[in-house]
Amino acid sequence: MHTRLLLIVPTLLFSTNLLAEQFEVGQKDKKFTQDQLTIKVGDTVKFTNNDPFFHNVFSLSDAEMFDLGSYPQGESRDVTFETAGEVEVECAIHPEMRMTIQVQE
Ligand SMILES: [Cu+2]
Repeated sequence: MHTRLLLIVPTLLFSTNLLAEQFEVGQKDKKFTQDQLTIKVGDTVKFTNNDPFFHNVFSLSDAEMFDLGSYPQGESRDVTFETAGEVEVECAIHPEMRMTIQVQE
């Protein structure tokens, strides 16, 4: 009996994240490589700078607030989205850069 309980508990703890995926959004020519992206809770987005100058990707949305700092061409930063909702992603250096990530349950 006790052995069986020990096996069940870890399965429940990790079951929400079993199918987590990774996506990539580039920054190229002062634009995000896509305007819209739909992902699921637990998924990760890799933000990669493809421009020969710095970008500083951030979000002030309640569903996922982050500030990746400024980083140069060829570098990337990962964000894992833990809450469902709409996330506006912007760049602190280029105010015209903007995209939306829909995080679904
Ligand atoms: Cu930028």
